Amino acid sequence: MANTYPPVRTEKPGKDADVHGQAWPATASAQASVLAADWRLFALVGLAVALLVWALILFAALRWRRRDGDPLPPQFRRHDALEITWTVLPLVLVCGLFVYTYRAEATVESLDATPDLAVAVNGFRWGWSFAYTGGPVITGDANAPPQLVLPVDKLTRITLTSADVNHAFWVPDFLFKRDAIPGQATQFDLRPTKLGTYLGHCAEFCGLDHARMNFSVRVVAPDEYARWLRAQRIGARP
Ligand SMILES: [Cu+2]
Repeated sequence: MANTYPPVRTEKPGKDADVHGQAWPATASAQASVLAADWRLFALVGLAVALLVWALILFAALRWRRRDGDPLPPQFRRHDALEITWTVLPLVLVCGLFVYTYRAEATVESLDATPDLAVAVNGFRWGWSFAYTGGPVITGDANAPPQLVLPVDKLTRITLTSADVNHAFWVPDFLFKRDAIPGQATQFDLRPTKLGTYLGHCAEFCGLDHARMNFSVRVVAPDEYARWLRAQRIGARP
């Protein structure tokens, strides 16, 4: 059988999707927003440090540049106040970023007591199955990648495992990746916040067709989700 791989469409919905340009992921879930805020904080703090260093270099180069006939300036070996300052300040900065990131990750990984729906995700060589609790089971492989349909702004509990070797569930626009490990189920919550279709990949090298082990996530309005669920039930009738 010929390997005809139907391309999975990705739409970049909403204005925020293009904030970083096309090459950057959108921030399409509540959990992704928390991580994006963390990323922005790191970028801003890094930029602030860079500006300070560049300004000091420029100032020193201009203010104390050598002029003809200048004698050698006074030489000294140590300056305790300076050394303490440039040790303590970065330490405080790094500790602050660590605490902020730790809290952001704890938020992303926390499990809500009352998710709106639950899907068991199973990775296998080379495809995925999505089993909705009390609902349909969607399965697809590299030749026909499956689609996970989720209602926007609702909390979905994902229970992830693998049928054979290690895989990883990765949707770049959700800024989230989790290993799928055989014999072990892990859980995470996902609250998509933007309508659209997002490409997902296996992110753990798992064999020959690893690169083709894709899926997509379609985030729809709640009424469209209800219609889709009904259609699945009708389709599943013998
Ligand atoms: Cu895989």
